[in-house]
Amino acid sequence: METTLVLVKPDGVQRGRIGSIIARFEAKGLKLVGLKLMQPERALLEQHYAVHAERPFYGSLLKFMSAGPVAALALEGEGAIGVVRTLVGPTNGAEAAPGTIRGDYGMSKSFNLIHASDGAETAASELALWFGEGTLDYDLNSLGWVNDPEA
Ligand code: FUP
Repeated sequence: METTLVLVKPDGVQRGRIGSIIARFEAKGLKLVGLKLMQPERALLEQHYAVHAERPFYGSLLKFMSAGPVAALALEGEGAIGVVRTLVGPTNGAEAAPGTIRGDYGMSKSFNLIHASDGAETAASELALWFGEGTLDYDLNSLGWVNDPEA
């Protein structure tokens, strides 16, 4: 079982895509174990994107990611890291295949709606960064919640 970090970026939040993005992960069979809307501090974004600190787009990336609220999700499932990356699609929405989140909703390489951890080590460090308080452990049992056993 793996847990991975997803961020709905400021463009995804502003464009009203939080719900439709979460719906795709729920429909796939991934379990939501963390969910929050937050305005990330610059220091958090600097740590999150430290690997890109020397890249030419780093300044504009941090400006974009600071520009509004972000929805942070922790998702659990068998092979969740790879499964989520496949659903997200490649960086540039203009080139991403239809059926992927970026391919269906995005036109840009920078305003690409969503971030997803790209490996086991990254997932662990990113979850520690965005969900330092931890994620939730609970049973998911949809049929057990259709009828009220007390009624
Ligand atoms: P991805 O793994 O697809 O999210 O993309 P990367 O880790 O390669 O890049 C991180 C973020 O940097 C991307 F989501 C968007 C931004 N970026 C640019 O703005 N310009 C580029 O040329 C490449 C990446």
